[in-house]
Amino acid sequence: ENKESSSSRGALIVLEGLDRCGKTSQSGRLYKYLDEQGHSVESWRFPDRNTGVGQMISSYLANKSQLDDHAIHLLFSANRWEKRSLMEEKLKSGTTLIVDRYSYSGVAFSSAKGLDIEWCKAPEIGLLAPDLVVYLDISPEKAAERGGYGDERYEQLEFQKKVAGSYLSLRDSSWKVIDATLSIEDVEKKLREVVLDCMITCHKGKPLSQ
Ligand code: DGP
Ligand code: NA
Ligand code: NA
Repeated sequence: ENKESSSSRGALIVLEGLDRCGKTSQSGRLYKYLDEQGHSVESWRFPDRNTGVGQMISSYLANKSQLDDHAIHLLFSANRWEKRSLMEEKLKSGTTLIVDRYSYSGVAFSSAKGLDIEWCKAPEIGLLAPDLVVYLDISPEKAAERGGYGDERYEQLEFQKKVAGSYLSLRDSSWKVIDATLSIEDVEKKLREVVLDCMITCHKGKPLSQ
């Protein structure tokens, strides 16, 4: 049975955090749960490496190409822009989107390099505003201990410390912060709670905003 009325839109739910915080596996678990509950839901991630822009980003992250910090910032942003209309369509048709990284990653990672924060935010203006931002909180040291930083450009302790600082300055009271050092099951449970609460209360009747 479809629990949502046909007129209600889907919720835009964003997961953020440092590399190795567990975001990707948690978004998979959340997707599976909501899907099994009968919700119309999709799991998305940024960067979306499947597009032409996404392939440039992927090559940069793999250290196979070099780009000016501003140029790569704009490519990450363009990668979100190229998905904006599809995102809007999905949400309006009632599909909830769980999105692994969004504009906050854009601002946190680039400002961690020393780029001006207002400059970093500018190209994100006009993208759809999330109904919920969940931050999976882990210290850079603990994340590094998890082993499995890959070989990608940003997966280094000293840089992740700077990213953690940037996220801290971006966070506001609307973000839900979950301790990502809890067990996988406990993080999953807390994530479900905040997401279900959002789906029931926070976006009903609220138009999509930018
Ligand atoms: P992921 O596929 O989630 O592991 O992300 C790849 C890496 O790119 C990760 O270190 C986070 C970083 N990243 C994600 N989005 C952005 C962005 O918009 N701008 C910048 N500079 N980095 C980003
Ligand atoms: Na990564
Ligand atoms: Na990830």
